[in-house]
Amino acid sequence: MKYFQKFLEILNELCPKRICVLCHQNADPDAICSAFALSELLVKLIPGVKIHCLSDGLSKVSKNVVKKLKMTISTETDIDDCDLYFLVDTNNFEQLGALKGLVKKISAPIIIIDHHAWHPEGAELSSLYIHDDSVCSASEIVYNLYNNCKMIPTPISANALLIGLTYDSKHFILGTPAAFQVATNLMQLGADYEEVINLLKSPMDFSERIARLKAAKRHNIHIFDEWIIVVSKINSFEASAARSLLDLGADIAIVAAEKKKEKIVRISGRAKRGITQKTGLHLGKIFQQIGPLINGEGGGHQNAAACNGTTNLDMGINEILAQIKLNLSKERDNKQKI
Ligand SMILES: [Mn+2]
Repeated sequence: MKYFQKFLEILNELCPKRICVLCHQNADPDAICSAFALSELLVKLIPGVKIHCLSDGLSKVSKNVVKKLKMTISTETDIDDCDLYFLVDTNNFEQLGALKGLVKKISAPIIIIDHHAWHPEGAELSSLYIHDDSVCSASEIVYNLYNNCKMIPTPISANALLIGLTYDSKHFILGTPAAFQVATNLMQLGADYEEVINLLKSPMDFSERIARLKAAKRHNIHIFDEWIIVVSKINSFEASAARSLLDLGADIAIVAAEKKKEKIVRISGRAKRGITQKTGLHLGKIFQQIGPLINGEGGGHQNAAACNGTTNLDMGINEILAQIKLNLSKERDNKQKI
């Protein structure tokens, strides 16, 4: 583990007195928890060091996590006199939000700890880029740092790391053998999985639940071969409503929201993996084409896409539906030829 030796070398050379640990904006539980456990590790390694954890905002569920960990998120912005900076769960300055400007000014070394796709800016701007995209979470990288330093996380850090890992692995739906192994080790160190699950449950807002129920009440069903495509219209929370329609049984859900006064038109699409894998359908490509039709822009991934515009909502919905059907029929024709 070369990066680990470099990590210790930097700490030994600098003997830092003040360290700043930065998370991406609207920090999620993986960012917050890896920052927390990293801070405890640094205090063990450098007695007397002062650590500031900082982020431009916290996600809703992160606020509960911060409370649980009794973690202090620094609100001061005079972070320019630290001896060393860490970026966790983040690999570029853009994701720091309002803190971007502050960090650009500093001359002290930066260490990045991240599990997202490798980013050239991360490599360019840091003294050390601890990168591993084979793991589910930044929390696992921090756990590995503990191991390499022959340090044992406190029960509260073990709990924090399990929170980060559970959140980023989508409650282990994306769990790798290594993730399960790390989770087992963390539980042996005092992490409580039941407590973690309860903490990460964030109750849905009243208005979001109403939007989902309305979308279910108003939907139209289109059946194409064995596929079920559902279309609905509501006022807001269209992405959440589209996801909920997949849970109800649709293969594809298209949910539109319109605010006539504000001239806002939004369409969200979600597809199950089964249909996109079997047919090659790509919602992002379809929504990209529809963007200009509603006087806006669109795009996204194969299974999740959206477009935002100002007008022609019904035309947009119909065209999305037509494009989906066209793609599915092409796929059917191809199969018949074979
Ligand atoms: Mn993460």
